[in-house]
Amino acid sequence: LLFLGLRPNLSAVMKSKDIKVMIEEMKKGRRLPLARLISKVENRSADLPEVMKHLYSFTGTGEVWGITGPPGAGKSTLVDCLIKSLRSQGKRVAVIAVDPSSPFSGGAILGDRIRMQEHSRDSGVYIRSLGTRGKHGGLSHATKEVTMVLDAAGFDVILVETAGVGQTELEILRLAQTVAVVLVPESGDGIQVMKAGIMEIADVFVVNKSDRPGADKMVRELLTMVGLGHTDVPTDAHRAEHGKPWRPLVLRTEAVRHKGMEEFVAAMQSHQKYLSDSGKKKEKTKDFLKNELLDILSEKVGTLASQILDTPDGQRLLFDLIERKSDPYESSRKLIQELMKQKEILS
Ligand SMILES: Nc1nc2c(ncn2[C@@H]2O[C@H](COP(=O)(O)OP(=O)(O)O)[C@@H](O)[C@H]2O)c(=O)[nH]1
Ligand SMILES: [Mg+2]
Repeated sequence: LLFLGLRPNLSAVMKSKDIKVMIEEMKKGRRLPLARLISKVENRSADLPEVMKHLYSFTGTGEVWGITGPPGAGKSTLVDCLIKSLRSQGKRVAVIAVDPSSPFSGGAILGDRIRMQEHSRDSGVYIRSLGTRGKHGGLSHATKEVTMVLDAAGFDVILVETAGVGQTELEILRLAQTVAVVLVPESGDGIQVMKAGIMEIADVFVVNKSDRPGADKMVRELLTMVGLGHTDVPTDAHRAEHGKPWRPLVLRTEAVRHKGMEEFVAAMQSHQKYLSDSGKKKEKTKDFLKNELLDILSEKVGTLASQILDTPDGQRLLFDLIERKSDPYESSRKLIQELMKQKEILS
């Protein structure tokens, strides 16, 4: 009920002037217009081009930090600590919690709601949960655009918490400039998991729950890994193009008792400084925007193409395919020809 109540009139297309006012209100720090703009992004509203038109020039200053790792590692607890630390530095902080499960079933959402209430009186903090039920382009496109909205709203740091399940940990690279991978000592197969992909994305490794046995061992293993054999992974080679590579930092924290938090914040900030000093920040921005353009393009093309396939001509195309009178590549060529004739492709 809460969820339904929170989503007002999303499909209605708004006037350009009203969108402009909405963005102005958001920039004054008001939460309702911010929430509504985020909903427009999340629901892929027809207003998006207009929203972006008025919003884009205000983006480009917020830092996006990704916090990823297995469920239960303590990411949300760490995020909570980060909010407090960053607030004490006077920074405005936004959090996007990406729940890979349905927004109606996840226990994580309940925790996020409690946190939201805790910070609800602080206008310098904004917390938002996002589901992953995007129709086109998946999670990362909408989430990426939500970071842009929060950036334009004037948040200094935007924290994106994602549970490292399947591809989501790699998608964080497309969103965040600085990525922390959170691990816990008892995950015995942790190192194996990292070899499968997490290793390459971490700028900072956090061994959380360091009150538990095995923390020192894990820190040592990670330090060994960071120092040996893994400096030639593609991301590092990429990093090395412009000056010396960033060697991931390894820290231990105990989030429930706020231990190690100063070091954690300092590590994230030192990576941000590294990005700025080395010129890599610009490179990351370029990648981010390139992906944004490609995402918009595939979303648009995908939508139009599926509309075409629903027309009688499109049905014929599919029928020829079923009858083996055409092959998928031949049919897709025809579909592209059809697409090029559509005026909407330029709208
Ligand atoms: N013992 C211990 N428990 C922790 C620590 N940090 C978080 N937890 C607990 O671990 C559980 C999962 O934490 P949560 O932040 O929700 O994990 P997430 O799924 O990664 O977001 C919660 O019960 C936390 O209280 C820690 O440093 N030590
Ligand atoms: Mg969580």
